[in-house]
Amino acid sequence: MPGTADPQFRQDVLAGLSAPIPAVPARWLYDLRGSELFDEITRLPSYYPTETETALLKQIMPELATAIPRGTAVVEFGAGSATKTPLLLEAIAPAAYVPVDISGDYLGSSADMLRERFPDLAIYPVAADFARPFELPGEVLDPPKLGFFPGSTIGNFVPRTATDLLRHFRDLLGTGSLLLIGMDRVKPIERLLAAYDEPEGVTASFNLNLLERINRELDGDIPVDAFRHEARWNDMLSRIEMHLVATSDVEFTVSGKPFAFKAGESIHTENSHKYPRRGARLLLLAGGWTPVAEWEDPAGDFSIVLAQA
Ligand code: AVJ
Repeated sequence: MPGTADPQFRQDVLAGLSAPIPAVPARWLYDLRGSELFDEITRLPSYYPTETETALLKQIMPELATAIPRGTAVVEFGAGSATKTPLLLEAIAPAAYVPVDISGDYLGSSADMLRERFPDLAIYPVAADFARPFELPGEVLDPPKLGFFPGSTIGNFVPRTATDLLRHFRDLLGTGSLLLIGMDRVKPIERLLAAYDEPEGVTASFNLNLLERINRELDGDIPVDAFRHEARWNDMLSRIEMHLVATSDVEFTVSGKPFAFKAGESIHTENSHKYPRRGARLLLLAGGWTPVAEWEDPAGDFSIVLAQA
């Protein structure tokens, strides 16, 4: 709806589309429709990360349960996954659970679901952008604390921002805290590309939904049909990039501002960084976290690292 849009969204889109390398920050892919489509992506056979990480989490829970002190408060960055979060809560029986998510609605419904499943657990949802400064509820200020950051969400951030984020988590949780983080691994390019551009076309819809959202919320007239989804492997930067490539010369307006794209020019919409084993450890160290344990699936497709502040 025009006029009700997030001013930050408008600013990011208008600035991003006029930049020398047109790009829109990935967080804007995740409106309600985008989150539904992402959910669908996680169930695709070619999208290995969700299934691999979930199976790995299941397998390591007994070990985690002994590594994590009694009375720990779990702070999850993101509202929590319906499958991964219960696994952790079940295994370590924390003193409290604090999901932090930018979407208050999503947060509320996932907290309700968890309250039903864990009636004795104290849940303190925080509606905030976890990448920006925020405060923990007074009830969970005392240690010990465990940060939970699954799903390879860290991969969305370029290394400089990723280290800033890890340092911010460290400041928030405090010295001596633990962090359990999922990180996707480098693997053959064919498998990486297949995970981000599959025959079902769900990832394409997920990417193109950004243009629909811009049209809807920012009063745009982008001809969505004139763009196609593309997944690229950037080897120098060790990441999958998602782009929306113009298939013909196009002109359109967003919030009254004119834009022109030549056929073949693209809008960069998301990064998904992949880390080799040592690269993952180095990123954590640079962010102020010392790895203390590390697990991977037998194929080495995905890593879960436990680190200490
Ligand atoms: C939610 C950022 C972890 O990078 O794999 C999946 C997002 N984008 N397919 C990822 C995504 C296209 C996902 N993360």
